[in-house]
Amino acid sequence: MEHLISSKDMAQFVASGYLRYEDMVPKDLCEACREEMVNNKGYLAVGTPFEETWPKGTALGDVFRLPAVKGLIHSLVGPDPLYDHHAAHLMRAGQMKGPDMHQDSVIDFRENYFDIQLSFFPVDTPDEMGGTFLVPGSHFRNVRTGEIRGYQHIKGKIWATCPAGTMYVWNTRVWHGARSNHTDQDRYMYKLRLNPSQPQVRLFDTSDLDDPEIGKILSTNHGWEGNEMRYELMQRIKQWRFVSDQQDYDVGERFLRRIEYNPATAVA
Ligand SMILES: O=C(O)CCC(=O)C(=O)O
Ligand SMILES: [Fe+2]
Repeated sequence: MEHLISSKDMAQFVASGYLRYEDMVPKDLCEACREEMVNNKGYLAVGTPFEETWPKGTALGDVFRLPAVKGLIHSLVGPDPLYDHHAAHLMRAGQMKGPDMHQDSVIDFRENYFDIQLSFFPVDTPDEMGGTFLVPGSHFRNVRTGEIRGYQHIKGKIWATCPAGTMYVWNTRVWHGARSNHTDQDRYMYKLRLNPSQPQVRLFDTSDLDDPEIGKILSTNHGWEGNEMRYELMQRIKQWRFVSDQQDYDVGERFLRRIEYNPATAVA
Protein backbone atom coordinates (compact mmCIF):
# COMPACT_ATOMS: atom_id res chain seq x y z
CA MET A 1 0.00 0.00 0.00
CA GLU A 2 1.36 3.42 -0.96
CA HIS A 3 0.94 6.70 0.90
CA LEU A 4 0.73 5.16 4.35
CA ILE A 5 1.44 7.65 7.11
CA SER A 6 4.68 7.33 9.06
CA SER A 7 4.90 6.11 12.64
CA LYS A 8 5.74 9.66 13.72
CA ASP A 9 2.55 10.93 12.08
CA MET A 10 0.64 8.16 13.79
CA ALA A 11 2.15 9.23 17.12
CA GLN A 12 0.98 12.75 16.39
CA PHE A 13 -2.51 11.45 15.70
CA VAL A 14 -2.46 9.61 19.02
CA ALA A 15 -1.21 12.70 20.89
CA SER A 16 -3.16 15.48 19.17
CA GLY A 17 -6.08 13.59 17.66
CA TYR A 18 -5.74 15.12 14.21
CA LEU A 19 -3.52 15.54 11.15
CA ARG A 20 -3.71 18.27 8.52
CA TYR A 21 -2.96 17.90 4.80
CA GLU A 22 -2.80 20.86 2.45
CA ASP A 23 -3.09 20.23 -1.31
CA MET A 24 -4.71 16.85 -0.74
CA VAL A 25 -7.32 17.48 -3.45
CA PRO A 26 -6.57 19.11 -6.84
CA LYS A 27 -8.31 22.45 -7.43
CA ASP A 28 -10.54 21.34 -10.36
CA LEU A 29 -11.88 18.47 -8.28
CA CYS A 30 -12.51 20.88 -5.39
CA GLU A 31 -14.82 22.98 -7.52
CA ALA A 32 -16.76 19.92 -8.71
CA CYS A 33 -17.10 18.82 -5.08
CA ARG A 34 -18.46 22.16 -3.96
CA GLU A 35 -21.16 21.92 -6.62
CA GLU A 36 -22.01 18.38 -5.55
CA MET A 37 -22.16 19.37 -1.90
CA VAL A 38 -24.95 21.86 -2.53
CA ASN A 39 -27.34 18.99 -3.20
CA ASN A 40 -25.80 16.23 -1.16
CA LYS A 41 -28.18 15.20 1.60
CA GLY A 42 -29.07 12.05 3.47
CA TYR A 43 -27.08 9.09 4.62
CA LEU A 44 -25.99 6.09 2.62
CA ALA A 45 -26.20 2.54 4.02
CA VAL A 46 -24.82 3.05 7.53
CA GLY A 47 -22.47 0.32 8.73
CA THR A 48 -21.75 -1.29 5.37
CA PRO A 49 -18.37 -1.33 3.58
CA PHE A 50 -17.34 2.14 2.52
CA GLU A 51 -16.22 0.93 -0.89
CA GLU A 52 -19.71 -0.38 -1.66
CA THR A 53 -21.65 2.56 -0.29
CA TRP A 54 -19.76 5.52 -1.58
CA PRO A 55 -20.86 6.53 -5.12
CA LYS A 56 -18.13 5.94 -7.68
CA GLY A 57 -17.98 8.42 -10.55
CA THR A 58 -18.97 11.38 -8.39
CA ALA A 59 -16.52 14.17 -7.55
CA LEU A 60 -16.61 13.34 -3.84
CA GLY A 61 -16.32 9.65 -4.65
CA ASP A 62 -13.17 10.47 -6.61
CA VAL A 63 -11.75 12.47 -3.72
CA PHE A 64 -12.07 9.56 -1.32
CA ARG A 65 -10.40 7.31 -3.87
CA LEU A 66 -7.34 9.53 -4.42
CA PRO A 67 -4.27 7.37 -3.62
CA ALA A 68 -3.10 9.74 -0.87
CA VAL A 69 -6.54 9.75 0.75
CA LYS A 70 -6.81 5.96 0.54
CA GLY A 71 -3.38 5.63 2.12
CA LEU A 72 -4.42 7.92 4.95
CA ILE A 73 -7.66 6.00 5.55
CA HIS A 74 -5.84 2.66 5.43
CA SER A 75 -3.26 3.89 7.97
CA LEU A 76 -5.90 4.78 10.53
CA VAL A 77 -8.89 2.45 10.08
CA GLY A 78 -7.59 -0.24 7.74
CA PRO A 79 -8.19 -1.18 4.11
CA ASP A 80 -11.92 -1.94 4.39
CA PRO A 81 -13.54 0.59 6.73
CA LEU A 82 -17.28 0.86 7.19
CA TYR A 83 -19.27 3.89 6.17
CA ASP A 84 -20.74 5.56 9.25
CA HIS A 85 -22.18 8.84 7.99
CA HIS A 86 -21.34 11.94 6.04
CA ALA A 87 -22.51 15.54 6.19
CA ALA A 88 -22.12 18.57 3.98
CA HIS A 89 -21.62 21.28 6.59
CA LEU A 90 -22.64 24.73 5.49
CA MET A 91 -22.15 28.03 7.29
CA ARG A 92 -24.00 30.65 5.31
CA ALA A 93 -22.41 34.01 4.48
CA GLY A 94 -22.77 36.18 7.57
CA GLN A 95 -24.05 33.33 9.75
CA MET A 96 -23.01 33.70 13.38
CA LYS A 97 -22.41 30.78 15.69
CA GLY A 98 -22.42 31.02 19.45
CA PRO A 99 -20.63 28.57 21.72
CA ASP A 100 -20.64 25.23 19.91
CA MET A 101 -18.03 23.03 21.59
CA HIS A 102 -19.06 19.37 21.37
CA GLN A 103 -17.91 15.83 20.87
CA ASP A 104 -19.53 13.76 18.13
CA SER A 105 -19.20 10.28 19.51
CA VAL A 106 -21.84 10.33 22.29
CA ILE A 107 -21.98 6.59 23.05
CA ASP A 108 -18.59 5.41 21.87
CA PHE A 109 -16.62 4.68 25.01
CA ARG A 110 -14.66 1.72 23.68
CA GLU A 111 -11.03 1.42 24.62
CA ASN A 112 -8.41 1.37 21.88
CA TYR A 113 -10.71 1.53 18.87
CA PHE A 114 -11.55 4.86 17.34
CA ASP A 115 -13.50 6.17 14.37
CA ILE A 116 -12.07 8.82 12.09
CA GLN A 117 -13.62 11.82 10.44
CA LEU A 118 -12.25 13.39 7.30
CA SER A 119 -13.04 17.09 7.00
CA PHE A 120 -12.47 18.39 3.52
CA PHE A 121 -12.51 22.09 2.66
CA PRO A 122 -13.31 22.53 -1.06
CA VAL A 123 -12.94 26.34 -1.11
CA ASP A 124 -10.32 28.67 0.34
CA THR A 125 -11.26 29.04 3.99
CA PRO A 126 -9.64 32.10 5.59
CA ASP A 127 -9.90 32.81 9.30
CA GLU A 128 -12.93 35.16 8.87
CA MET A 129 -14.84 32.36 7.16
CA GLY A 130 -14.98 30.35 10.37
CA GLY A 131 -13.40 26.99 9.63
CA THR A 132 -14.08 24.16 12.11
CA PHE A 133 -12.22 24.45 15.41
CA LEU A 134 -10.62 21.57 17.31
CA VAL A 135 -9.09 21.20 20.75
CA PRO A 136 -5.98 19.09 20.08
CA GLY A 137 -5.49 16.23 22.49
CA SER A 138 -9.04 16.35 23.93
CA HIS A 139 -10.10 12.97 22.52
CA PHE A 140 -9.43 11.04 25.71
CA ARG A 141 -11.94 13.21 27.57
CA ASN A 142 -15.22 11.53 26.80
CA VAL A 143 -18.27 13.65 27.38
CA ARG A 144 -21.81 13.52 26.11
CA THR A 145 -22.10 15.65 23.00
CA GLY A 146 -23.09 19.17 24.02
CA GLU A 147 -22.26 18.81 27.70
CA ILE A 148 -19.18 20.99 27.03
CA ARG A 149 -21.01 23.71 25.13
CA GLY A 150 -20.22 26.20 27.89
CA TYR A 151 -16.50 26.05 27.17
CA GLN A 152 -15.95 28.24 24.16
CA HIS A 153 -12.30 29.19 24.46
CA ILE A 154 -9.76 26.69 25.61
CA LYS A 155 -6.02 27.17 25.65
CA GLY A 156 -4.48 25.43 22.64
CA LYS A 157 -7.61 25.47 20.48
CA ILE A 158 -6.89 25.56 16.73
CA TRP A 159 -9.14 26.15 13.75
CA ALA A 160 -9.13 25.40 10.07
CA THR A 161 -7.72 28.28 8.06
CA CYS A 162 -6.67 26.71 4.83
CA PRO A 163 -6.53 26.81 1.04
CA ALA A 164 -9.06 24.83 -1.00
CA GLY A 165 -8.13 21.17 -1.17
CA THR A 166 -7.06 20.86 2.47
CA MET A 167 -8.16 17.82 4.41
CA TYR A 168 -8.10 17.28 8.15
CA VAL A 169 -8.43 13.82 9.59
CA TRP A 170 -9.38 13.54 13.23
CA ASN A 171 -10.35 11.13 15.93
CA THR A 172 -14.12 11.45 16.24
CA ARG A 173 -13.78 12.16 19.95
CA VAL A 174 -11.82 15.40 19.55
CA TRP A 175 -13.75 18.36 21.03
CA HIS A 176 -14.68 20.66 18.18
CA GLY A 177 -17.30 22.97 16.73
CA ALA A 178 -18.31 25.42 14.03
CA ARG A 179 -17.25 29.09 13.98
CA SER A 180 -19.01 32.22 12.72
CA ASN A 181 -18.70 33.08 9.06
CA HIS A 182 -17.94 36.81 8.79
CA THR A 183 -17.58 36.82 4.98
CA ASP A 184 -20.16 37.26 2.21
CA GLN A 185 -19.41 33.74 0.87
CA ASP A 186 -20.96 30.50 2.10
CA ARG A 187 -18.51 28.20 3.86
CA TYR A 188 -18.52 24.51 2.99
CA MET A 189 -16.91 21.59 4.73
CA TYR A 190 -17.47 17.99 3.86
CA LYS A 191 -17.26 15.46 6.64
CA LEU A 192 -17.07 11.70 6.30
CA ARG A 193 -17.00 9.34 9.26
CA LEU A 194 -15.57 5.84 8.98
CA ASN A 195 -15.44 2.88 11.39
CA PRO A 196 -12.53 0.42 11.49
CA SER A 197 -13.41 -3.14 10.52
CA GLN A 198 -10.34 -4.70 12.09
CA PRO A 199 -8.08 -3.91 15.07
CA GLN A 200 -6.12 -0.73 14.36
CA VAL A 201 -2.76 -2.37 14.92
CA ARG A 202 0.25 -1.51 12.74
CA LEU A 203 -1.84 -0.36 9.80
CA PHE A 204 0.55 2.55 9.14
CA ASP A 205 4.15 2.59 7.85
CA THR A 206 6.16 1.07 10.69
CA SER A 207 9.63 1.59 9.20
CA ASP A 208 10.28 4.44 11.68
CA LEU A 209 8.62 2.73 14.64
CA ASP A 210 11.75 2.93 16.78
CA ASP A 211 12.44 6.60 16.13
CA PRO A 212 13.17 8.25 19.51
CA GLU A 213 11.17 11.31 18.37
CA ILE A 214 8.00 9.30 18.97
CA GLY A 215 8.24 9.66 22.75
CA LYS A 216 8.56 13.44 22.36
CA ILE A 217 5.62 13.60 19.97
CA LEU A 218 3.45 11.61 22.35
CA SER A 219 4.40 14.06 25.11
CA THR A 220 3.16 17.12 23.20
CA ASN A 221 1.59 19.68 25.51
CA HIS A 222 -1.14 21.59 23.68
CA GLY A 223 -1.62 24.22 26.33
CA TRP A 224 -4.77 23.16 28.18
CA GLU A 225 -3.41 20.07 29.92
CA GLY A 226 -1.58 21.82 32.75
CA ASN A 227 -0.77 19.51 35.61
CA GLU A 228 -3.15 16.93 34.16
CA MET A 229 -0.54 16.27 31.50
CA ARG A 230 0.48 13.06 33.24
CA TYR A 231 -3.04 11.72 33.01
CA GLU A 232 -3.22 12.58 29.31
CA LEU A 233 0.14 10.96 28.67
CA MET A 234 -1.05 7.74 30.25
CA GLN A 235 -4.02 7.60 27.90
CA ARG A 236 -1.79 8.29 24.92
CA ILE A 237 0.70 5.61 25.87
CA LYS A 238 -2.10 3.07 26.21
CA GLN A 239 -3.30 3.93 22.74
CA TRP A 240 0.24 3.88 21.34
CA ARG A 241 0.84 0.43 22.81
CA PHE A 242 -2.26 -0.76 21.03
CA VAL A 243 -1.65 0.74 17.59
CA SER A 244 2.07 -0.08 17.58
CA ASP A 245 1.68 -3.50 19.20
CA GLN A 246 4.40 -2.70 21.72
CA GLN A 247 2.83 -3.79 24.97
CA ASP A 248 5.70 -2.54 27.13
CA TYR A 249 6.06 0.86 25.55
CA ASP A 250 6.44 3.70 28.03
CA VAL A 251 7.97 7.18 28.19
CA GLY A 252 9.68 9.42 30.70
CA GLU A 253 8.80 8.66 34.29
CA ARG A 254 6.99 5.48 33.20
CA PHE A 255 3.61 6.26 34.67
CA LEU A 256 1.98 3.07 33.52
CA ARG A 257 4.52 1.09 35.51
CA ARG A 258 2.84 2.29 38.70
CA ILE A 259 -0.48 0.83 37.64
CA GLU A 260 0.99 -2.37 36.31
CA TYR A 261 3.32 -3.05 39.18
CA ASN A 262 1.49 -5.56 41.38
CA PRO A 263 2.79 -5.81 44.97
CA ALA A 264 0.98 -9.14 45.42
CA THR A 265 3.07 -10.86 42.78
CA ALA A 266 6.28 -8.84 43.02
CA VAL A 267 9.36 -10.72 44.07
CA ALA A 268 11.36 -8.93 46.75
O1 LIG B 1 -19.39 23.20 10.67
C1 LIG B 1 -18.37 22.96 11.31
O2 LIG B 1 -17.30 23.50 11.08
C2 LIG B 1 -18.39 21.97 12.44
C3 LIG B 1 -19.12 20.77 12.05
C4 LIG B 1 -19.16 19.68 13.06
O3 LIG B 1 -19.48 19.85 14.20
C5 LIG B 1 -18.79 18.35 12.61
O4 LIG B 1 -18.25 18.23 11.52
O5 LIG B 1 -19.04 17.39 13.34
FE1 LIG C 1 -19.51 17.86 15.27
